[in-house]
Amino acid sequence: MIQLIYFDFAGRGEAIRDALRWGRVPFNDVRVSFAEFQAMRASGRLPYDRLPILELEDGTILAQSNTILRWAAERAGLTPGSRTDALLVEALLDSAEEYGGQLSTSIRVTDEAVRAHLRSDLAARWLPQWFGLLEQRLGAAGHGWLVGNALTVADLKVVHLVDKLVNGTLSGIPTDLLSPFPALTAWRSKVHDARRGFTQC
Ligand SMILES: N[C@@H](CCC(=O)N[C@@H](CS)C(=O)NCC(=O)O)C(=O)O
Repeated sequence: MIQLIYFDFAGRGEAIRDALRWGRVPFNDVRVSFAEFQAMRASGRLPYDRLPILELEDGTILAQSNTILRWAAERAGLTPGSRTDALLVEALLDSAEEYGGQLSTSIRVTDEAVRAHLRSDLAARWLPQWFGLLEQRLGAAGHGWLVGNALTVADLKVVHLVDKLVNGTLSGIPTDLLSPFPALTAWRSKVHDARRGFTQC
């Protein structure tokens, strides 16, 4: 059976778990501690020294969360039929890594003053910008999903990042940043409603 290896939190893993669950793709949901991750890294098992990884039935190890998510989408039947829509999904996955990468930088940094500066820049500039772009994307798509008229892995990837950004666990990031964005707020509930349909067994 395939193995998804990640930490025991949502992060870059939950959208992949969701896609596999949605498609009823059997997988081992392996959740490792930081010490286990370090041992894996030291052993050379991680192609890019980070998690998540997906170990396929033939032993191939896939890394990079978006690559794994594309694989999961294909296996789960979640890839849009239209090539244009598939590319719009790709762009959203890249965009989430781009904006999420700035969050990651603010988590990794050890200097508290630098972290505070990065967080205030995120809250004042980058997140309102990204949320505004997502609001526009929802308007263009027109059906309450980010792409087309059905759930895609773009919705799954983005919703977990948006949750992380506004759930009050990040110092310096207020929880009301979604307030100016009604379509995004409604979309968030819609994605979670859809998730409830396939994450509760
Ligand atoms: N671009 C990579 C980033 C992976 C990444 O940064 N993973 C984090 C967890 S979300 C990690 O492994 N952190 C442990 C560390 O770097 O020490 C991806 O999308 O998979």
